[in-house]
Amino acid sequence: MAGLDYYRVADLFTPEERLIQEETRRFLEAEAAPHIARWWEEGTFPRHLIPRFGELGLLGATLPEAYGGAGASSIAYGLIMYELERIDSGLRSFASVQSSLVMYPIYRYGSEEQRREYLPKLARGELIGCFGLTEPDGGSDPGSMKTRARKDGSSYVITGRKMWITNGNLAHIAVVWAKDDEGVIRGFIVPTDTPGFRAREIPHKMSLRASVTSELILDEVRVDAAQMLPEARGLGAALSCLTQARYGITWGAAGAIDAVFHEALEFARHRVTFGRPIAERQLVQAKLVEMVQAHTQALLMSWRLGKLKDEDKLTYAQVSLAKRSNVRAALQAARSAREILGGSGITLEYAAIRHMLNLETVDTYEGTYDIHTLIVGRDVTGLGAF
Ligand code: TGC
Ligand code: FAD
Repeated sequence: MAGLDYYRVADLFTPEERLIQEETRRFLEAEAAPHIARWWEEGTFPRHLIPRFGELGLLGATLPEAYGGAGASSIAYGLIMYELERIDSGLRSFASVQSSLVMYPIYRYGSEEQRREYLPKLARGELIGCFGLTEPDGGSDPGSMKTRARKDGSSYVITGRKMWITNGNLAHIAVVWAKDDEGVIRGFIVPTDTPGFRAREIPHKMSLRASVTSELILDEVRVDAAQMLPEARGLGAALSCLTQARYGITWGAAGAIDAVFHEALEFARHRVTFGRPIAERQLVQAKLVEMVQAHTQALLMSWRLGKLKDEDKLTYAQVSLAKRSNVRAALQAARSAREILGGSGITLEYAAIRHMLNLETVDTYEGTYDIHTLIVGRDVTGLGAF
């Protein structure tokens, strides 16, 4: 592992996993790192990179080759997320949504026709997807969703609103969750050019600026019943997709710590105050050591989750613990790095403040810090406190 790796966790990776990480890093260092601050400032997502993501196998890497994936391990998938978020959480969000929230539900809950129709194109980046679960009235409690899918002959007619949807204005298809006539939550693959479907980009974001976030408005959107994911019945299906994405986020957070640590270390070595580099000061060293500790803990947690995942022993509460812990640690690390940089740290010349602001979103989406506390709390006590 070419970055921060205090406990040599990379020794636990297979040669294939290391290769995937190296190739991803090489590509991102050449084609994303030099431009990311500008994209973030302009509030644009680098669409031109999407086909390159596809060529490099960064989308749906764990899926079987028959569907356009690479049959890669969960660790390899995690390392892709690590490298993307080492550059910017917005790049990781794009790939998380495409892989875990669009390709995974189609693979896991879709028909064979749906898999063959959509997955290879999604893997190549020819089709872009989004995932509409959250609604304007409160994302933490998706079971209370108001979006409805009314059966009408051989079609479903979907009406409702979805809020804060990553890739919303980029997407060709949206995986939309809605309650059917019996009140059961079902998933639908909705082509975004279907009449009645609108995406409205959310402006003025101060976080995740190099990512497209949208409101989806579905006004009597008619889709063929064949667009429903046949095996997805109930909230648990939608939540199982979140488990995949949250797992990747645990790795991404470690990547963000790696980035802000190196930047702060480099700055501290060269910044001289009172006649000595600030890296020689105990207070500054304490901050750097906290970052190394946070990164080491995050990486070990994510690695263990990856192994459990591939052994089919992973519980969603275990993922919640790491999502909660790693993302909050990354947010703290980015704040400390910003502090070490002094005044320079408030500009986009340095990555710390960009990561810090991005991580405010990451701490909130895919289940807030407090919601994950309550998920683990329920798991260990057997008592729900939501
Ligand atoms: P609850 O009774 O807890 O669960 C209903 C059924 O689902 C099962 N389940 C899960 N299964 C798999 N993975 C999970 N994470 C699961 N969580 C729950 C559960 O066992 C149950 O199964 P069954 O068979 O007994 O029916 O339902 P609840 O209504 O009490 O839900 C509570 C809560 C808080 C856990 C849940 O609603 C929740 O996770 N809320 C947070 C919502 C959230 O994370 N939204 C994210 C939206 S997507 C997003 O943010 C994308 S950001 C872009 C990016 O990823 O980069
Ligand atoms: P709320 O649920 O209204 O929560 C508000 C506050 O109340 C939080 O602090 C929360 O922790 C707290 N709270 C809520 N319930 C309890 C409780 N029982 N006890 C204690 N405290 C509680 N969603 C998607 O479906 N698809 C996407 O692609 C997607 N992308 C996103 C991208 C961005 C940039 C952002 C910001 C969000 C995205 N989301 C997406 C939505 C995200 O998942 C939600 O924002 C998140 O789940 C929280 O929902 P909410 O914002 O409605 O907050």
